[in-house]
Amino acid sequence: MPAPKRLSAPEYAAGILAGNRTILGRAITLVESTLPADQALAQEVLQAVLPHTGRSLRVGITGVPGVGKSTFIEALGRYLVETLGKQLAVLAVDPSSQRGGGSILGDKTRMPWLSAHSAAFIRPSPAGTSLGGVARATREALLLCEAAGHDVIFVETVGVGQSETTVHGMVDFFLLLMLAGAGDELQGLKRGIMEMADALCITKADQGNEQAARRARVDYQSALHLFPPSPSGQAQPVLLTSAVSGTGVAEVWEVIENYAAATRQNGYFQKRRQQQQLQWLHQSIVQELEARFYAAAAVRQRLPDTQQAVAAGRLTPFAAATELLALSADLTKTP
Ligand SMILES: Nc1nc2c(ncn2[C@@H]2O[C@H](COP(=O)(O)OP(=O)(O)OP(=O)(O)O)[C@@H](O)[C@H]2O)c(=O)[nH]1
Ligand SMILES: [Mg+2]
Repeated sequence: MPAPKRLSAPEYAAGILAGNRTILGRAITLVESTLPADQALAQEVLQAVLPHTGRSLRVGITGVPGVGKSTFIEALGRYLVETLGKQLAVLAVDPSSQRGGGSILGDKTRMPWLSAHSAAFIRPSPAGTSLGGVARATREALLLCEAAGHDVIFVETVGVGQSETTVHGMVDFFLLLMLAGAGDELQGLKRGIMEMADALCITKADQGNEQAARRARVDYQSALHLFPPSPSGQAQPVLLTSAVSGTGVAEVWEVIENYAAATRQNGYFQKRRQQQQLQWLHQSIVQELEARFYAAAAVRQRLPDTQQAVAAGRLTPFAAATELLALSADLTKTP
């Protein structure tokens, strides 16, 4: 098959705004690309669609492997599309994923209904080893999906490492899925993640597991009382769900919608998005400076020797950094 013709920025924008899924998919590929020409075009496309972004409800979903994220997204997503008539996009942040490898969402078999439905757009995590790069691409993909008319966006991430914090920084509502009776250590739970969550959801409350789930709810409810109140001014509810029987799935959505309404009312919704924008600005600056620094010819030439000197203890890391930075004084140029 010949490669599709390269579109211009206005052609991309028009296709996205018309809800053309093929063009949306290609535009996301563009924002994921590391080629300078693609990146320049991607920025033009984003700028063109920017006035049409921001209207969705952005929901982050995290939890340890096997907690039931994909199955839950299938159940809640189906409810949103089928019962509420929503247009849903599902994105993922998984910095360890390689294209074609075992990325989350890679197996769409856990979301057969959504995968087959035209009102749902599912996109696996961009490949990449740097969380910063994956985060940027996902944030931009999210904007493109909004411009294409998706009114709910899920961003899924595995609850290990730093990726939850990253996803928390791009959504309006952050949902933490938990297993009953697995023990916090087993779930790799860090206090900070529970504190970040706008709601906790105990999964698999079915098939004889209901009582354990209810007990876990009581435990987590009392654990949450130990945290300072959330800056949103909203309580952090603990919910019980079964993606298999459908129990509690509609209630989760009710909680999310009530949260959105209440925080729009008290101004926190808008404030959180503004803070996220500023955070994104500063992260972009830091990432870009870093990329330019390491790409500078003088730095690349000198770096091996400097590293040796630091490793051998002949030079302090700070002195070495200052020296290298002096070599790369002009960071205003794109590498
Ligand atoms: N009984 C029961 N089993 C469930 C439920 N939801 C998911 N499961 C099962 O739990 C296992 C893991 O579910 P997934 O949805 O793949 O979990 P995940 O969190 O997406 O896992 P990763 O993608 O590996 O991070 C599967 O065998 C599911 O069938 C549920 O509500 N009830
Ligand atoms: Mg999954």
